[in-house]
Amino acid sequence: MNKVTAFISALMLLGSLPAMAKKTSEWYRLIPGDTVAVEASSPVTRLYGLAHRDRLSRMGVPVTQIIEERPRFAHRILNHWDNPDGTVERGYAGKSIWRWDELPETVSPRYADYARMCAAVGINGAVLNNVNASSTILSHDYLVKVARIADVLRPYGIRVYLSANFAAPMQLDSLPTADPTDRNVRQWWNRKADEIYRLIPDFGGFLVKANSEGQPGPCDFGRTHAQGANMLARALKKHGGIVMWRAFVYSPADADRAKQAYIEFQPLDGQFDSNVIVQIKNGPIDFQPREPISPLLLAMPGTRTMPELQITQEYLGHSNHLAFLAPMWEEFFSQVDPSTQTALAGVANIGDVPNFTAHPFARANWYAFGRLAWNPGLTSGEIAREWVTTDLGVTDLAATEKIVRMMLGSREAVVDYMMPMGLHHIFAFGHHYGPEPWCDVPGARPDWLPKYYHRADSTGIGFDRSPTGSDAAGQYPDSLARLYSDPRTCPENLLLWFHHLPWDYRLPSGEILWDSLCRHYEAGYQYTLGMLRTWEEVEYAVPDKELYSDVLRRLMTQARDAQWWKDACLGYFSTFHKLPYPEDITPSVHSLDEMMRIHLPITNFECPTPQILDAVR
Ligand code: BDP
Repeated sequence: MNKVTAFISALMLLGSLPAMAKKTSEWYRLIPGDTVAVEASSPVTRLYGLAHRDRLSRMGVPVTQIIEERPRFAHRILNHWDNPDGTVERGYAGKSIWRWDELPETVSPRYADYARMCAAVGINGAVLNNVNASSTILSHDYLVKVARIADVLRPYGIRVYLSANFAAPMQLDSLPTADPTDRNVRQWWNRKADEIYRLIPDFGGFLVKANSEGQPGPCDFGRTHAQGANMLARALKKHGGIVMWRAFVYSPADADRAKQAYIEFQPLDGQFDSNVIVQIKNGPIDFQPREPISPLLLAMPGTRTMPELQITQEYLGHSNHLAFLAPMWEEFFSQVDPSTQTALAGVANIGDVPNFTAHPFARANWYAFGRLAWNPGLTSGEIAREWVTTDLGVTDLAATEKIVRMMLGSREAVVDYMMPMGLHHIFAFGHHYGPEPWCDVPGARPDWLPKYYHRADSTGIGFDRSPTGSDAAGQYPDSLARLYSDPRTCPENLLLWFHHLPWDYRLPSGEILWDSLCRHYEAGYQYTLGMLRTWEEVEYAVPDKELYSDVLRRLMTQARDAQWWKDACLGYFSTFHKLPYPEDITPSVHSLDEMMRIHLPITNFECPTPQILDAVR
């Protein structure tokens, strides 16, 4: 077991707490005095208050006046994409923490460690299984196992939820249909809900991925998403449960994938029951390093909605790359008023490796998710500073500031070396790690291939989503639609998301597009070298030496990858035009042919190229 982190150890002193009372409001107060007192609405919020007091004391911040806290979101939920066989979809930190084969007899002590980590940042819900849900989880044997986990998480205020497979009545009990208007189907779900609540009285509810990527759903039976969601919601209602119904769908109602979820869901606004929350990914496509906000989040005033963020770094370098995601989420919350949203979900980056997340800095993203779900008004800098002090255990002020600065720029660096200026989804097919802008997989869906998104050709690059193209911009409220529709007003960091522009298109800065693209790739790569230098500079202040070396190795891998991304993308794009590279760009190390043949190795800690080591030193 690696080090027990500071904020866990403080909570361990508390031992176990009585079961969470059903409460309508959550609050706690820190009251100044010789010892800071904690008043709270419940044992669980008292736990949050104690964590807050501990955080302040570790950071040397005195409590001079009453601090009162209430969460912004009632539901602050981790979504685990964990399968019953122990694998984790898009998980990069080992196997699932849930040991289904040992349960219910054996209860891993790590469940409580996990719960303490969550409670320390106010996370109060966990969906235990993958949205690509196996019906097995709803079988009686598995529900008994789920109940054991729920018993461990309950004292920490974490309610358990399950992803439900819409065809479970057919798969578990051979019903001829899963049509939500069928009486037997409705009864099946009612009985299933009763069974669940007998075992888990505070069960949170269901998360459902329906009619998406091969998952069954109400549309298979000619019914709408609202009909499907409401059937489940009615089964849960008398028990106090909710349904989180995902809007991640993209059946080809329009040729532009970015428009499809809106087209399918917006007309259903107002048709969902009050205990249904429509769960919408932050952007219209799929957790890309940068996306505009999903227009659906701004277009369902008659429906409860909740954003889904991705904590696991499916598209941001897995657990090899340091990418502090709070700035991405801060950017997101600057585009949507949190008070219009009911809850917040984050796809977890947690696995059974000793530190839970593999990359030590990936814990900062778990931490940041919880903190923002409690208070989306916090700045990334505040969150980073808290994390560096309380979890990384750095006390030296100068080193703390350097690490915080390094973290704050890290997400933008990933955008720069992977897909700047609004480019998106130019990943290698399947694993979403390395670059493959040239990728062609015969027979694959066009909208799973990079060329569909970057549209590079001799006339330019980018996806025309303006009114002359797919008009995805038109799905936004007027002021945003106008802004995005005109390349002269569209924010430069989304330019190629909304426009296809000539390689020599002149930007307001006077630079041409090609030069600017090159400089973004270069800046991203240089940032990774800078992170390596910073990390070496702060070595003296990092208490855990094993962790220090682990991060150093990962940073080298990241720099290697950044160089690979830069060479691959610029090398490929330069085949479409005859413009020279700007003089201030470092020469490429890999030839396009080499990269097209070899592919970026995905395994951890491949040896960095000697050029990386030369470049850092
Ligand atoms: C994509 C992932 C896929 C998920 C899907 C989803 O690549 O593994 O199943 O999202 O959110 O990002 O359902």
